[in-house]
Amino acid sequence: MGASDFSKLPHIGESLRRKEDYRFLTGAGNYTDDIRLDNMTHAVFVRSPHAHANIKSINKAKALAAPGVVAVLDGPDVVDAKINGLPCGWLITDTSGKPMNEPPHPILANGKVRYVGDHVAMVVAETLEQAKNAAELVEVEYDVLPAVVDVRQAKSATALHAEAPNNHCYNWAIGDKAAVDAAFAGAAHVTKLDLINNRLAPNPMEPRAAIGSYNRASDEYTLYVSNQNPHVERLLMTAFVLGLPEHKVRVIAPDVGGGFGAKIYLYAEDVCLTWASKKLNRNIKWNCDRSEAFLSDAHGRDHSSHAELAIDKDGKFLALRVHTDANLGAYLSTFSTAVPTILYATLLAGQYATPQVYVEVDAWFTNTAPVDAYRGAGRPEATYLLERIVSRAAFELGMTQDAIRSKNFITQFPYQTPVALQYDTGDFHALMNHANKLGDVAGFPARKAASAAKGLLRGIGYSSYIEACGLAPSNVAGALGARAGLFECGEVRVHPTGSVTVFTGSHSHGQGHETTFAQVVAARLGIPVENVDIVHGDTGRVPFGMGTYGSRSISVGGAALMRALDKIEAKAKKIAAHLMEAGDADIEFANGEFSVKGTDKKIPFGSVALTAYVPHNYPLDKLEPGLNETAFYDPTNFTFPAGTYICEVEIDPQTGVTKIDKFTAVDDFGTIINPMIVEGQVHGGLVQGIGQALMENCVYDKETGQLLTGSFMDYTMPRADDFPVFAIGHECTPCTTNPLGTKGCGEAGAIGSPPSVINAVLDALAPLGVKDFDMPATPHRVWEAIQAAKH
Ligand code: MCN
Repeated sequence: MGASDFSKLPHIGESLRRKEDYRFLTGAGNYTDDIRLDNMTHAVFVRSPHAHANIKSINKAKALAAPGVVAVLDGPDVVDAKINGLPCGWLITDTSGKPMNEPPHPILANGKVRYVGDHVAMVVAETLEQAKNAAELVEVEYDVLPAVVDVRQAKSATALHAEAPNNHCYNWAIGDKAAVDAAFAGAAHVTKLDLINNRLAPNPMEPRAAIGSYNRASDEYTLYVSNQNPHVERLLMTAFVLGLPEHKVRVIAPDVGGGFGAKIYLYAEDVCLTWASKKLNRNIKWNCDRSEAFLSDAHGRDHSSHAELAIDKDGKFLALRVHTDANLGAYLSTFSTAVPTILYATLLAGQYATPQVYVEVDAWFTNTAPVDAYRGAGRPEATYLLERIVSRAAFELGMTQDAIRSKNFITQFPYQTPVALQYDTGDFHALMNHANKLGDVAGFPARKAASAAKGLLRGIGYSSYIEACGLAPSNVAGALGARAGLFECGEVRVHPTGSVTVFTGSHSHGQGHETTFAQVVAARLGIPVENVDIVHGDTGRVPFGMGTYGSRSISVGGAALMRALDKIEAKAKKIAAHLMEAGDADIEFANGEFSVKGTDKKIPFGSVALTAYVPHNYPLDKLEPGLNETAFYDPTNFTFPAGTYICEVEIDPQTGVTKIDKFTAVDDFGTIINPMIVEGQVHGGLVQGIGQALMENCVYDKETGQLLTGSFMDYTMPRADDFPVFAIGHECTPCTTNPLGTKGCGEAGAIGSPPSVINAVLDALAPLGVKDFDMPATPHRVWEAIQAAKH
């Protein structure tokens, strides 16, 4: 079935209420911490209080003698057990042609700690309280070394790893440097910009949690873990770290209370618990507390960039040149290396027909928590840089922010960018026009005057983002360094009574798959949505899948289901043909009924399902009984959601307090399955993106490497009352490379919003002479910028 026919099916485009919410709202959710196993013990991790230090000794005696303690495991135990370090899932090849520097990433520190929060030992005790008390008794002697936290100083700092001289991981580039340099030579105007993309802590509502469990009878392990991709977790852990047979390990990611990327990765704690569950023959639970999460969850962003945009005399972009220093933190987290390269630089053409783009990236190790994908992963960093420099160019040239964008929009599709991606569809003018109208931009001057009358500065900021979701075909990703496939699987199991259970490799941790995937299946089979249940998050039940990240689930996971449904339909048609004594080719299927072309003969889907399992009148010589199909789908291209966002801020120049007064977001997500869920996704993304722009910021002390923003007292999270009601609109150019016509929506809000906010702040502050500003726009920082401009 093609995307156009699919979009017309019943349930597609319906705002059905989320099926999963009943259990969440009635307290029946089953999160990792809700799981109670017999004989359970509790783990607490002893973490490094220093950003950089050699470990002189670890004395476990007092901890081992404490009440209830079952074991204290440390780095030397890991070495004895011959457990490998955590793998990095993406190999970046340096511009020199050599592989990136890839130092070991031990699960418990082996002689050295490299960030505050680094894992030194795991204490296991009968109760959580006993484990916490005993952890205090582990005596670690450290020889403290100088620390570096700022990516711009990494090069000249004390090396963290012997394998990475100068703390350098790789230098990587994309684009035609010579062509870019030539374009700059002929430019009428060059806009330059230095900017910082601030480091963020992901803070899902449910912190990480895991339980390691081992069954002696079957010699099987089970890891319950709050994770976004259980099969990938299992593969990495068994094949690369523990050396266990994959089929002897089951990973279950039950209900997960948000992840935002931070729960994609294989973490040291998960491996320690799995390993120790056999060693100690006990079930072991670990719950990350919030302070630990700040220290040890993979952080996001942390780029320092210089960008230059060459423009001709008519305001047309000629070339973009970018250099970025990316902070990878102390170790390579699972997909960290792909974030500032493949997921970042390839998006720097944006929505514009800039003929030449050249991007060079240096990635560095510092004494900070590892950095990896966080909602948007590389695409927010690209969008922030590009949309900031485009608005700055508009300010410099005296053009409006929408005029400079519209002048440079790509209008012909498919469009090959100079940085590898090929966009399949889009209509960027439609998005801009819609946003201008929905945001009542014509009324801005009047609103600005009204703000001024109250003594407030009003500014307007634009951002026209494009992003790449779903990820690339596996062979392309492999050629770019991915050490994994990027397909998805789906199994559609039709039961004898015609109800359906779907097994998907995608994982829902807030995105509503149990509803939208059911809509897709119900629409295709013409059955009620309540007759379809979705199972996910269990390697023991679901075929090998790649999980949820990169806003890929509906476009890749949904496409796998469509393939499985094609097979179901093809087989069911044969059964129906037999039952109605017609040729296979004469059978049509619509609205849950099989009919014989040109006759009034009909048979409902349920009867065919029953016949498949009670095959009394059945072509057993030609067909197997049963109606159960599995399919794998490897995407042929990314999907390219795009949008224009317009932000209006009001700033009090006396205090620096910045309020978002109006926010308009018009997106193109192709065909929309469930508008209410998509709107919720956009709202969540916007709040995270605006949170980055206005308040969120991880700050490490430059001297000691201590995380200064290690709790909600110092790291400000956005709240509902920080926002106006968002004006949300949609345009639709269906994606041409998946059978649903969908483009991902899960990250768009976080990608598009930060530059619109800062562009609005700069527009508001322009009359005061403020020309530049880095996120976050906290009152203090805005006030400081105003004061600095006065002098
Ligand atoms: N959808 C739709 N029509 C479309 C596109 C999507 O109805 N055209 C629906 C999908 O069926 C799905 C939801 O919208 O129910 C999101 O779909 P998609 O864009 O495919 O994104 P994923 O399901 O793959 O989710 C991943 C994405 C990412 S990468 C992050 S990070 C993120 C996000 O989703 N983390 C989240 N949204 C989150 N929402 C919550 N509540 N919690 C997180 O951790």
